[in-house]
Amino acid sequence: MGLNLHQVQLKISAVRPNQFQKGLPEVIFCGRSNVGKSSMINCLLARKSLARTSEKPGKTATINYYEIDHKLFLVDLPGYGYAKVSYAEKERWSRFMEAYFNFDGDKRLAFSLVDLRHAPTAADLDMAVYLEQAGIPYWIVATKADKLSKTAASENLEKLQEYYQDLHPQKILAFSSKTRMGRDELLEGMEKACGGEKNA
Ligand SMILES: Nc1nc2c(ncn2[C@@H]2O[C@H](COP(=O)(O)OP(=O)(O)OP(=O)(O)O)[C@@H](O)[C@H]2O)c(=O)[nH]1
Ligand SMILES: [Mg+2]
Repeated sequence: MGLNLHQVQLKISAVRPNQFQKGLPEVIFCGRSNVGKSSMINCLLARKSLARTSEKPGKTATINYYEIDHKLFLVDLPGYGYAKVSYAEKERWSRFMEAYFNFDGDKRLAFSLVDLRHAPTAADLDMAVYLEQAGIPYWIVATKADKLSKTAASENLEKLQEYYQDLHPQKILAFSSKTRMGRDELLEGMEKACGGEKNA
């Protein structure tokens, strides 16, 4: 496809379903709050702070569409599983996410992020089940690999394989937005998924 990664803009920060976008293939970034979704988008696009990141969880409460080279959207979803938000806020979140997944956009691939340092949470596993039921191909991307030794990282990656053994992620890989580990593979996956017609 030959993506020009410099050609990028925040198309919209959607807060309502009528702002969801159509017309381009989408790569989805989902995962627990603070897992590193926005950092990963910045790393992939080699930008310092296009997607806003934070020490404080719950930063991305909108659904952000980044348009890359007029060819695809990266969709940064709000993080789940942040304990300190109210019940009403969680309800709002799940309705908004459901609306996104029910919206007829061209969803090609999801990167379901988990923290390589910890076992996946129940919500992480639910997310994978949800993607499967929605028929969206997905990868499990284990973030913050730089925070572990090589040995611990590969041990934890093996454990992840076990956690997801009854599910069908296309890949399980380690990633770090600090060292850029895994970056090339993710870019390649994105391009491949978004080239050509849907499901081609
Ligand atoms: N060491 C290290 N820190 C990371 C990595 N990825 C993210 N972080 C840090 O983790 C924190 C959260 O990162 P974000 O990218 O904002 O996380 P998010 O998933 O977008 O969070 P929400 O928008 O709240 O859902 C920030 O302090 C990042 O600097 C990584 O690969 N390595
Ligand atoms: Mg974010």
